[in-house]
Amino acid sequence: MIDDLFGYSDVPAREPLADGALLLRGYAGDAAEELLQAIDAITTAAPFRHMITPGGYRMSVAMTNCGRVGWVSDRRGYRYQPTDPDTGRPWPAMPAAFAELAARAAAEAGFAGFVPDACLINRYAPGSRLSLHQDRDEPDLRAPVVSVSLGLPAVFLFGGRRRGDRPRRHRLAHGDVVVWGGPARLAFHGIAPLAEGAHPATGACRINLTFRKAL
Ligand code: MD6
Ligand code: FE
Repeated sequence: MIDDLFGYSDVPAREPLADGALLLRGYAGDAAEELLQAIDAITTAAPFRHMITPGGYRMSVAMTNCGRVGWVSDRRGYRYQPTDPDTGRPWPAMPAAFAELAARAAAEAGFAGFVPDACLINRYAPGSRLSLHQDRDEPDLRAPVVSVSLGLPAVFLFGGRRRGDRPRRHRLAHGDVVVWGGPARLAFHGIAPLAEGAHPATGACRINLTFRKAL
């Protein structure tokens, strides 16, 4: 449990969202400043951009990547590729501290030995959203996904394995980590339109890191 100033604990630090999905509240709080500094360096080399969906829509979330491969979307579809399509260069390397944090969180949730090779970095401005989707572009679905939330809070929509399963809503705040695998690996999920606000660590945005084994 997370204790408040007066020693009371009301928010559970580990909250199961479903069989195979665990929310670790505040798990990345201590690492947040270091993560954000590293993200600044990564986005200098590989700037955030709004990718185009296969259907021709511009995504409201701005994205970039680090790691051996990065997730991209364009008119040809979704895929992982080793180079940044905007620069032709390899994606920036994944900092060791990123991979270590993701592996520790995965182990907490019962997925020991998680070695991510891709980290998708999402930036949400107020109004940005991510519609319900499954993460299924990775060849090895035995590996979990680990997601780290920084900055403004968001409402995470978490449904079931069928698109029609009604999603539940979970608030994700600065430092929260979600680990997701096993029977939950193909659950539909999304992010509701981000509310206006300002956060001391990021300003008027939310940044999300999702770590995957994509090779
Ligand atoms: C986000 N996250 O939190 C978007 N996918 O900004 C995802 O799409 C996601 O958080 C798989 C597992 C965890 C996630
Ligand atoms: Fe996802």
